[in-house]
Amino acid sequence: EDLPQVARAPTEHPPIKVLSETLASVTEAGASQPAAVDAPWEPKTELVENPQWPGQMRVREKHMMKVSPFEVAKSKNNTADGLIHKYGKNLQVLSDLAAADWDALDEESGKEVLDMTLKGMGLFHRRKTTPKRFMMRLKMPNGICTADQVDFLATCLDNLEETETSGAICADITTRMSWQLRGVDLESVPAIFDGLEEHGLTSVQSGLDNVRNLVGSPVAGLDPLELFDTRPYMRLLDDHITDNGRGNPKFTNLPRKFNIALVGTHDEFEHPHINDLAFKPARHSETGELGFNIVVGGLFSASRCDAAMCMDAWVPMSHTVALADSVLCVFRDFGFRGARNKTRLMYLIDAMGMEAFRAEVAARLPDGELARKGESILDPSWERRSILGVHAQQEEGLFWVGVNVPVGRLHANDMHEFATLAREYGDGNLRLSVEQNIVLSGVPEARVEELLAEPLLNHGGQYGGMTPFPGRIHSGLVACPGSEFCGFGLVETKANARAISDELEALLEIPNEVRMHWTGCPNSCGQAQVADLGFLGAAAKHPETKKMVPGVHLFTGGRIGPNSALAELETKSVPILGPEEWAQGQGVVPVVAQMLEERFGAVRRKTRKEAG
Ligand code: SRM
Repeated sequence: EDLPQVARAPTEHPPIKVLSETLASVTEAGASQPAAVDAPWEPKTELVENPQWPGQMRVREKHMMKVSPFEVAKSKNNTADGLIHKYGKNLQVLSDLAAADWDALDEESGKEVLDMTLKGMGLFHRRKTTPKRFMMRLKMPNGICTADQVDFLATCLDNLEETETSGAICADITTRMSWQLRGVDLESVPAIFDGLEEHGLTSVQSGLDNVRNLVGSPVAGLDPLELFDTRPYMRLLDDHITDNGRGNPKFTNLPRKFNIALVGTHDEFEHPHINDLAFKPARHSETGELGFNIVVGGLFSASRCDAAMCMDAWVPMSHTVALADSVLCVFRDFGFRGARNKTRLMYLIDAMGMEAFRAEVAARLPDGELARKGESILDPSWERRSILGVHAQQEEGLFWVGVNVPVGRLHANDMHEFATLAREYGDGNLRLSVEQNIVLSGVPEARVEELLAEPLLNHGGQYGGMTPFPGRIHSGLVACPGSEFCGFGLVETKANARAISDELEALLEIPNEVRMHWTGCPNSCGQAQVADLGFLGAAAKHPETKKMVPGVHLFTGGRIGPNSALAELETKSVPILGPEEWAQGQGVVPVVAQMLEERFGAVRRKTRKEAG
């Protein structure tokens, strides 16, 4: 009975309150301070019915920044009943598009649909890297999937044809604990959509201006030390936001993407500080009731990276969906729709001031009230645990096994094998983590050793390296897809991340885990700013030829968990180069090796020559 209730319909729009209270000064560990606003949020907030989106409001046009061409295209192609029904399940549109001459398509005849609108259904055309092939991004609330679902996704890959231009047919685990399938052609999409529905999966609202995959604890319901089982919240939130996976026009026209996390343990595995909205376990300051403090506005982007700010708000467990609904409606109706780099929630809060934003959110809650920040129950001195390896579950005699999947990349065969292991040894479920790894759950004690002896978990897999016991760098290694698949990618990331980590682990004895995150461009999908050592793709000069070569900006000092902090840029444009140059003291390996020795207690291993 503690579960959230569904919020009320958006059409009952309450009157706008103009507030001039001063900004909340309270902060939460890891949260940044709200920016000061010059003037209180005044009647420029006048709302009007949005003609393109019946039932939804927006700030009156003359008060808005210039509407971006992206918004114009969206309102043309992404109408409330359009996104989902016109381009999603309308198989005729898809097959017409599949049969069309894509080079001849213009904005009117379907180019925008191919390259933009279909993202709302989780279909991302990789025009630049693998033309005519799509990446398909799933919704996977809390990163939980069944063996049957994983088998189905792998079968989708089995059915795709690899050609010279298709790129690798493979899957990636994302930094928001979801799956992405690679190499999908439009002809295959109708059958994939049917299969998704049959298997209780959906790709709807996983891209474009939508709420992205909901992140909770990867060991929710398993971990004996958890504070909250995040699963039911994630499920209910996702059902509400996507209308049970069918697609929900109420939330498909946000001003920009939106990230939500709900924290389940002291470890804060979910990275709440980098989400637009995060729920953090806390007690009501007077009654002691359990619920959540709210932080808002966290974002990484090419033009701004900021930790989420304390909203000075607390909700009971039963109001989580209602709170998310209110925040989303305020963002949807007031959010800026001008220059795309200034449309995330943080910019709206900057302009409104936290108090006015908070009041608008409160006004949309079922009882119109929002309690002030409660007492956090997160332990600030908690040592963040690793979920990799073997761990006892809540239920006596059962264990979870966290497996490192190097940079989250899998072949269909690996997915089938993981599904088989989950069925044979565990409870038939697999969990994905934001570090792009897999957790097998519900393994009886008597079978743990046998599971650990399976070839897949002994550096197996099509791309090698799968293991529950990785080295000190591989255990925390994360990489975005980079230039192999992403049009924004300035450098190759996954292969570089692996090769460089292999080299560093071979060179150095490292006493503790050093978390390294690789991201191919400043959008920071690979979250360089949460890492101990972050690598952000950039052009760099070759030390000898002076020609421009792929390189990285190096970030240091990221902290996650209870006292989170964002990493800062330390060294610019270090060329990546290769093993021959590394051996001569050039490129990224010697630079990072020195950092590991000086700051992380690493010591050089003896070379074969030195060891005699
Ligand atoms: Fe991201 C855009 C991949 C997590 C910030 N991201 C993209 C696109 C869709 C660009 C494109 O169309 O090619 C990338 C698709 C590449 C591909 O082929 O896979 C892409 N983002 C990813 C994934 C797959 C990286 C990964 O290796 O896991 C992650 C998918 C998560 C998911 O399941 O939904 C992913 N992206 C993130 C994160 C990390 C996070 O959410 O914790 C961030 C930074 C946090 C944030 O959003 O505040 C992130 N992605 C961006 C941005 C910058 C957003 C902005 O406000 O400017 C873009 C660019 C954009 O949206 O215009 C972007």
